[in-house]
Amino acid sequence: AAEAGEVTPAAAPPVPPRSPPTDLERGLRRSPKFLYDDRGSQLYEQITRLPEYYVYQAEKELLAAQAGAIATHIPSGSIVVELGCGDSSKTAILLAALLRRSEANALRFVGVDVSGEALRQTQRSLARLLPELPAEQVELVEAEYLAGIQEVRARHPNAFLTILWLGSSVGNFSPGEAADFLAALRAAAGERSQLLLGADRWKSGGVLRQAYDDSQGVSAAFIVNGMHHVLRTLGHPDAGDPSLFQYDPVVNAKLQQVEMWVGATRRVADVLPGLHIEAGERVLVEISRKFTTESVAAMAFAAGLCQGGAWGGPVYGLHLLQP
Ligand code: AVJ
Repeated sequence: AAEAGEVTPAAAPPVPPRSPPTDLERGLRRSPKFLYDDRGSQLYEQITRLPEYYVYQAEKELLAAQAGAIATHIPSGSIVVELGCGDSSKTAILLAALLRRSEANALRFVGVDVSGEALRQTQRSLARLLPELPAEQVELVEAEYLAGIQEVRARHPNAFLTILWLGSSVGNFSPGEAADFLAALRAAAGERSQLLLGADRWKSGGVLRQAYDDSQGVSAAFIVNGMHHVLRTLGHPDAGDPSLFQYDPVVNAKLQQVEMWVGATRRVADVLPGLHIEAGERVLVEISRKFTTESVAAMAFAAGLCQGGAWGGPVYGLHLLQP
């Protein structure tokens, strides 16, 4: 977006997949939480309840169906750590399976999230959904993922850690970012650890398009809100103008990802010094990569991890990745 030569007219096909990200897109990637301000978190919660957004229910049903099998891979005495613990009803399913087979006092759960509010909500709903788990065995760590894992490791130097990273949030990372992040996670958690990763499956047809472009326009509102959050943070006068951006998602079969673009309906001047968005220019706000068993294995390999178990089917997968 910074250079005049990079302007994309509104009618042009999507920017070629391998084109370098614009400065703005690089900036957005560095702050993945820009989509989740108060309004964004509210909209995302609404997305999870949309009939078209199958991702949430598919993972929950898979966890419910396989919790017993997954639990056999979690050594007793393991601390269960969840990254981004916005919603604990999924967590509760797995913890319940663990409680069924071991002493309640042997189970410890740690929620890691950047939002203190999300953590307290997790704590409250876990207490309600899983009263058998004593409150003093639930810990909260308000931090980014990596710092959070380092903190958990510092608090519990010898414990075996089973880290949950659900929701297919790994799909919001590029392949390189995902491999780097998983490798960093492994380094922070150490040898005595494993990761249970949720990964939405690539599927052709309209299912993906509908999931990310629902009839009520909630997905559109979520992505457009992310742009306005950025503009507001920058103190930009155009922040909040509802006609400024148009949502224009693309299902990219070649890269097996959903690309959440917005097009600017007019020029947005001085986003940052020397950086503007042209009228008609499209900005890639978020990607949601979709996976196959092979692409998860490749990602794990790139991060120096092995697959110790996998559950799921054509819709969704859960993968146990180990050092
Ligand atoms: C938070 C990664 C699960 O990519 O499916 C939903 C975010 N963005 N609709 C996803 C999202 C637009 C979501 N995850």
